[in-house]
Amino acid sequence: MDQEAVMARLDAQAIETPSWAFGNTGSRFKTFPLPGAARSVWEKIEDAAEVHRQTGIAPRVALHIPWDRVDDPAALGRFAASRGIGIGAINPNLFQDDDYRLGSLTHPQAAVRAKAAAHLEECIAIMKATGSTDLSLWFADGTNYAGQDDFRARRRRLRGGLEACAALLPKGARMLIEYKFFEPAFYYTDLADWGAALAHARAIGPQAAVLVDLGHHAQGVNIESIVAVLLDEGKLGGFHFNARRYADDDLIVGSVNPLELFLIYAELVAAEADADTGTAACARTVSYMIDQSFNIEEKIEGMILSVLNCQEAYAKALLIDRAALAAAQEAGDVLGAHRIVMEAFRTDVRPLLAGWRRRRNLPEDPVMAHRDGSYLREIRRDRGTAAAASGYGD
Ligand code: PSV
Ligand code: MN
Ligand code: MN
Repeated sequence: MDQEAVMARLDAQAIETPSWAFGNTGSRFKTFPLPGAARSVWEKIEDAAEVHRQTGIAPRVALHIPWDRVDDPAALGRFAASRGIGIGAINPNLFQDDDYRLGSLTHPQAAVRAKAAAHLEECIAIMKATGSTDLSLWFADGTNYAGQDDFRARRRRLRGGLEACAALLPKGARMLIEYKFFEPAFYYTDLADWGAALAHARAIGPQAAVLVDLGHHAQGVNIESIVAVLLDEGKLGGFHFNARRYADDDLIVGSVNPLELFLIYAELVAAEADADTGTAACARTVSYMIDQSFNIEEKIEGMILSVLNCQEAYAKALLIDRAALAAAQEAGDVLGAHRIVMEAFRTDVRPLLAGWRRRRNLPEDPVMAHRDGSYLREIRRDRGTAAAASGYGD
C-alpha cells in the first residue's frame, strides 16, 4: 500500500476510550489518588475529549452504568458533543449488587434474572437517548463448586435473557458479548471463551456479535487466530484493547506485547480486503474500544499512549506486502512469508505518523503536547485530589 493510501486508512481509524479509566482506580490492596483525576462522569467526558484533541482518533467515550451516574442521558450526550466527542458503548454492570451472588441472567431465581433484565433495559434507554449503538455485555456469572448449579440450565437462562435484551435494542444497534476464561468464579464461568460467546451470538442473529478483550485469555493463547475465526464467521463485534502479563492486568495497550497487537491488526487489515463480502463487511463494523484502568500512572497520558499504540500497530499492519505474502504462502516459503510480516512490524512508522498528524493540524507529539498543555495544569488546579474510593467507578 502506498503512503497516500495508508494516510487515507489512518484518517478513518477510531478508538473508543472507557470512562472508567479516568477516575481514581486501584487494586484490592490500595487506590492511590491522582491529582486532577476525574470525579464525575462529566469530568471523565472532558478527559476523553482531551485524548481526542491530542490524538485525533478517539472520538467516542464508553460509559459504565451505574459507575457513571447518568440522570439525564440526553443532556450528557449534548455535553459530550459540545466537547467534540460522542458517547460510545454502554456497559451495564451486572456484578456489583448483593443480589448477584449466584449470577445475574443465569441466576437460579427468576426475580434476580428479572432485576438484571430491568438493568439491561435501563441501559438500552440510555443508548437511545445518547445515540450509542453498542451494548457491551460482560457477565461475572459462574459457579465455585461442582454441583452448585446445572450448566445447561444456566446456559438456557442466559440465552433467554440475551434474546429478550436483543429484542429491545434500537434498530441498527448491537449487543457485543464479551467472554473471560476466569475470574470472579473459580470453578465454572458461564461465558468462558469465544466459542460460548459465538454460539449465543449466532443464535441471536445480526444484532449480536462477540467482543474480544485481550486480557481475557489464558497465557500464550493465539488471540490473532481467534480474531481470524470470528471475522470469518462474520461475528467479530469489537475489542477491549489492553495489555496483560499475569492476569487481567488492564495495562497500557501494546506495552507488554506489541507484536501481538500488530498481528491482530494484520488480521483485520486482511479481512477488510477479503473477497468474501461477509468477512469484509464484518471487519468494517468492528468497534475498537479500550478497557483499562490506571493504578499508579497518569491516566490521560496513559490513555493517549494506548491510542497511539493502536495507531502505530494499524499503520504497520497496513504496510504488509499482501501480494508478496500470498505468493510466499502459496509457494510454501515458510521463512519468506514470516520475513514479509516481520518487515512490516519492524518498520519505523513514527515519521509517517508525525506527517499524518501535521496534515491534520494535530500535535506531532501528543504526549508532550498534553504534558505541556494548559488542560493538565487546569484540572490539577481545579479538581484537586479527590478522595479515592475503594472500587472502580465511585
Ligand atoms: C471484565 O474484566 C471487564 O473486562 C469487562 O469489560 C468490564 O465491563 C470491564 O472489565 C470493567 O470491569
Ligand atoms: Mn473488558
Ligand atoms: Mn477485563
